Amino acid sequence: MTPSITITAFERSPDGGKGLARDTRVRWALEEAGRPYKVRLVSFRAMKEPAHLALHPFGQIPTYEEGDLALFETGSIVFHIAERHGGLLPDDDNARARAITWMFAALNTIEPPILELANARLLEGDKPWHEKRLPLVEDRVRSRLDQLSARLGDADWLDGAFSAGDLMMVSVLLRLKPSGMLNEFPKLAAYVARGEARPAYKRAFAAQLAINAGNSPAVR
Ligand SMILES: N[C@@H](CCC(=O)N[C@@H](CS)C(=O)NCC(=O)O)C(=O)O
Repeated sequence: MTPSITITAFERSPDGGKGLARDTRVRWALEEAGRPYKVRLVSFRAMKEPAHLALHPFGQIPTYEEGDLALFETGSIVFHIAERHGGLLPDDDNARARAITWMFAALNTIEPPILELANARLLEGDKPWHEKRLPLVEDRVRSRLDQLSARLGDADWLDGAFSAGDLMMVSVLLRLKPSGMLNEFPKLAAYVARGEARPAYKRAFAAQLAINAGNSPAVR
């Protein structure tokens, strides 16, 4: 059967196959849901052209197309997949609301300081204030990780069974791997490793690696 879902991904991911580009989290959700999908690869130039901008107003990946529905933003895409298919959101209404809360927390509270750190490392290294600013940015990340680790405690997942909230949180935390900072928080490092050990994550990672391996120098 031809897959009815098409997502977009980088033709050449800047991370060279580390799986940090955001198509990986969408692939992971689709794998958890057992949904086949096609991938349309886009170049950086094509992402800024009208055809792609019609799908994604900010000229980014990933996008998601299914029939006459077109979505952008990984939060919305993963939520859509989780709503339509079993396995990613609990049936109980309150547990479902809490899982969705964790999706928002991942994207809205944890990912911003992590992105700030990535930008500080990647884009600001040549600035005269870089050395002074970096520890401040790192400490903002540490403070959130400390709180998250305290809440997770010794549990496997953030709220009962694995959910789309964990999928999003693990995806966001994975972006810290190149910095080594995750190792300062053993409970979070183990949490991320549990996510990476899921067969659905492994399939998603392998699929993006097949496209990106050796494609470009790792920059993160
Ligand atoms: N908030 C968006 C962020 C999307 C995003 O930043 N995509 C990156 C790849 S991971 C991108 O396309 N970067 C290229 C660019 O912005 O030109 C989401 O979660 O989908």
